[in-house]
Amino acid sequence: MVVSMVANADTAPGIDAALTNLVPWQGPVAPRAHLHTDAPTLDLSGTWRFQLVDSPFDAPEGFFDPGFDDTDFVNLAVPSMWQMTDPAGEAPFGRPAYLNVNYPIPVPASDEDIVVPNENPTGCYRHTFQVSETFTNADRVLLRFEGVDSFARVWLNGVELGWTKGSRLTSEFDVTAQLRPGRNVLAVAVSQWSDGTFLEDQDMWRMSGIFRKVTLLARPQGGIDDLFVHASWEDGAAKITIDGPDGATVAIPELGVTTTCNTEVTVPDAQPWTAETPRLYDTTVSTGSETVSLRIGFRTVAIDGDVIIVNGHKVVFRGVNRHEWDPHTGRTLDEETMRADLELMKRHGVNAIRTSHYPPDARFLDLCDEYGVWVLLECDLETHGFEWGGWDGNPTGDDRWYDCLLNRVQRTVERDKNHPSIIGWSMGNESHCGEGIRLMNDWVKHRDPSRFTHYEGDHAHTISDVWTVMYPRMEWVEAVRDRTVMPGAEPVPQTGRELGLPFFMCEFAHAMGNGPGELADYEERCFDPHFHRDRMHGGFIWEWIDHGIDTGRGYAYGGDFGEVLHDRNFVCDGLVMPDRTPSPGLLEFTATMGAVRIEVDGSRLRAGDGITVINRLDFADLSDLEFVWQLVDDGKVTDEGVLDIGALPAHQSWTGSVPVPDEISDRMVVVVEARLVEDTIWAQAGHVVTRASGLLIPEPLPRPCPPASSHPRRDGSGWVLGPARFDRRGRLVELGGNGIVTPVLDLFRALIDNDRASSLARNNIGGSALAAGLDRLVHTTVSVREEGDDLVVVTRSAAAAARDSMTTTWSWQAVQVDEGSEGIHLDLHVEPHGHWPAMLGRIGVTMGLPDEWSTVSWFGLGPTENYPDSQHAATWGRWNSDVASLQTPYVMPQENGLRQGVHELTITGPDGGLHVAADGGWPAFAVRPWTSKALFSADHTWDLEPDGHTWLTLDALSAPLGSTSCGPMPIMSHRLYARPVDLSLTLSLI
Ligand code: IPT
Repeated sequence: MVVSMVANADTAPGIDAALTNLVPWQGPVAPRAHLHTDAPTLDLSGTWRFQLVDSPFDAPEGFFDPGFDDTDFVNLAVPSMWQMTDPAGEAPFGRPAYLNVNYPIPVPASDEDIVVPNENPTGCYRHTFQVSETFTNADRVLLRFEGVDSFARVWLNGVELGWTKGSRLTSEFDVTAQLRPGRNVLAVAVSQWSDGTFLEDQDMWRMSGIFRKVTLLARPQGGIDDLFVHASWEDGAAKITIDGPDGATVAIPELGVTTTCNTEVTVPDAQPWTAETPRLYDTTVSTGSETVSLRIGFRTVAIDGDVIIVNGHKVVFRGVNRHEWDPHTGRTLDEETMRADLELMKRHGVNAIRTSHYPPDARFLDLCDEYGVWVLLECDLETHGFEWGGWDGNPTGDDRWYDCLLNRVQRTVERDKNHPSIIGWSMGNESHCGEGIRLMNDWVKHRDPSRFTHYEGDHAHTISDVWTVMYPRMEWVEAVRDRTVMPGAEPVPQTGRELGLPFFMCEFAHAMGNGPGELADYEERCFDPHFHRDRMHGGFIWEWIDHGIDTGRGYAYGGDFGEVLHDRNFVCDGLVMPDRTPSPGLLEFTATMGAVRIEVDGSRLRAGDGITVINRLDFADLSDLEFVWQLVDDGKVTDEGVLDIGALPAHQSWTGSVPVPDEISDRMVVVVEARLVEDTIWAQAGHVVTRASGLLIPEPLPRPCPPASSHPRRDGSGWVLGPARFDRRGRLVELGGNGIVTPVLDLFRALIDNDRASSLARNNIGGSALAAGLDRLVHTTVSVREEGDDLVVVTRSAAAAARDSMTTTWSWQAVQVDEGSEGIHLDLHVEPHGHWPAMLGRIGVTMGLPDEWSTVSWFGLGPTENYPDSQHAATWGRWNSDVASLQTPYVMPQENGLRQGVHELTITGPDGGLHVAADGGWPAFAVRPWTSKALFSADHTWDLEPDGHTWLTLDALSAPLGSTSCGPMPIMSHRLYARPVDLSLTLSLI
């Protein structure tokens, strides 16, 4: 065993010795399940005394002695992460640092001892508590730490108990000999860096402290230290055996079961547990001295050929990767927040969680059992930063580390082994692969053969029970599905064994910023939407929540705290915003990947098959839902009813229709909503599980307005045509006497995260866009001429130094919009010249309107923002909003707020405003109180200030979202390259 020299330094005896000795812990008792017991427990959470020093060498001499004078210490809440104390203000205990792959400390080479910096922030904690004789008379007393990041050395009443590593893993010290009746003083020295740091290179904020609960547990003689529940469901029969103390009584009152530990019994009439029907049975296990309460779910996980089955049925994961996060407390979560996560997930159709990349707070798994989700429980392990050195010295392939690896996975499995929600164990994330992973996997398979094992980095496919990948191209996944040759550029090692394994994407659809797009495509091509019972098991979106830190004026991300190295906003890549507001991406997830799918084709209603409801659940029927339809004419409900689909069984679909009036218009919509019939624990009756809509006339109708009598008229400053005034260059500058910033061709969008290059992005869409000068086009009037009733203006748009250009022909004509009032009609034609290699952000026009015009009403897709590859969550209809509410405040400002399918739009103020009617095609629109360029330049939401205009963009074509920030390029059919487009609009004044 290699022991670092620094670790042996005696400057601060007792504090630093074990930091880097590659021994996982010393002192704790064997890992065991967290059990709910009637034996006394004492929650030690609360206000502790605390002092942060720069290095373990600087710990105050003897600070762990009960008599130490800690008046110099300050108060700190336990649990908490010390860097989350006023991080954007005084930050008395240092600030958070965000890193993805890079280690925050120097990395050892394979031929070196393991060392960590002497500058190693160390928190000295003291806590005085009282115990009654209940504890001091107990047979044994344990002190449990559920999470300390990253190294803790522990003393009780001045006596050292030992030390532990493994930040998200439980450690229990036996304190029987040290505990005194009355006053006790607990002291803990927590160091930020240890050899554990090299095993904890997860993509997240690097922060420290006693961040999960600390509890004192009295252990009675003859008590129940550990249990292992085996509750199965096979061929309709439930069976249970609980490994535990011989003779302990097991009782499941609801099922009339009374038995003893270590005896298998068959349980008649039990319902199985599934994520869809999370049936739990309250169970007690008792000895004379202790009763433990369990909530048992009967279920059997198996792999049948290359299919994962639970209770005999294939399951598909509509999952998310979940880090623990709160914008105020970091990775310290209260139960309310954990419940909020599960309620949001259940409401939005998420059925599975990968606990990336560590075991969550233990209470969360009780809640997973209760709410019903499939859990892939991951060990606290990631060594990604070794990749930059070619994985030289990587712990999973270096036997010096194997004890630490085994210790981690043993603590993971032992703590959580009794949860029915956990169906698979994951060894960790991004740690390359070596014998260490095999040892972990072997241990898990031996200890718990009832679940599958997972490790994505097992690229030779000799270890894991499943084959998983991250961020694949869809074509590639289809090849996996179809068992054909893997397409071109991304060859995978095909060792053979993987071809017989179940398959899922443990990460896909990177939800960073505006996105992910293409979810409907992933669902259709990479899941198993047609129930083939094949190897396709869906996947887990990366990731659940943006890890933004609340600064009081907005959310901070990497680099905002002066970090030496950081990865910017890569930490804000979730389906919910830092405050858990659902993002448009989560709504799209629900509409496309949620298990209840509604499809509406308004043009097929008369034919009787315009509505399809698909139950993509794997077990349950849809009797808990009512399918309400409404016929809506330009915002007014004209008819409604309930679809009679009965209790649609799992994997079945229903097709039918609703009555359609004789006269229909292109503003008529049928909307179908699936609503909960009764309250559940995750939502109330009436909650809309999903919704879909369709236009009765799904194609644009030409709506020509009669020409007005006005012709273009020249005056000294340009032209006048109906309500419009043009300058001498033919630029529209006034409408009905209101000055406007002339409309120009717009090809640019404020780059979204998926456009931007990063260390993990496989593209530089945005780099090409900026190189092409999309954000700095120069618009030149080439000609202005009167052509009959039309004023025809030709402009050429190109960037400095660029040759590629767009020629835009603007044909303006005065038209009659209402009796006595004139509007102006624009026929726009855009024609590219040159090569235009870059993908474009849009092909549209942008103009500046008076800022008092800030109330918006439109007929089109809404109310949520929508993009070409993310539009299933949007509903056709009439929507009203104001400009401010149409902005989506992504943590890092970027293009947002687009709404497509615009038939008609008004933007009004107190004294009138603008009406835009689309004829011939439906543009998309965005309105903003700032320009796209300002949006692009802003680093944070607080950098954005309204600039005195309401900027209106109307896109003939808009770019997709994709998820290229850490995924493949958008599929070819979604990409927007230069091409000729037409747009027809009528502008009039209100
Ligand atoms: C992948 C990581 O597993 C995950 O933790 C996160 O960092 C994600 O990337 C990006 O947000 S690894 C990558 C090499 C695809």
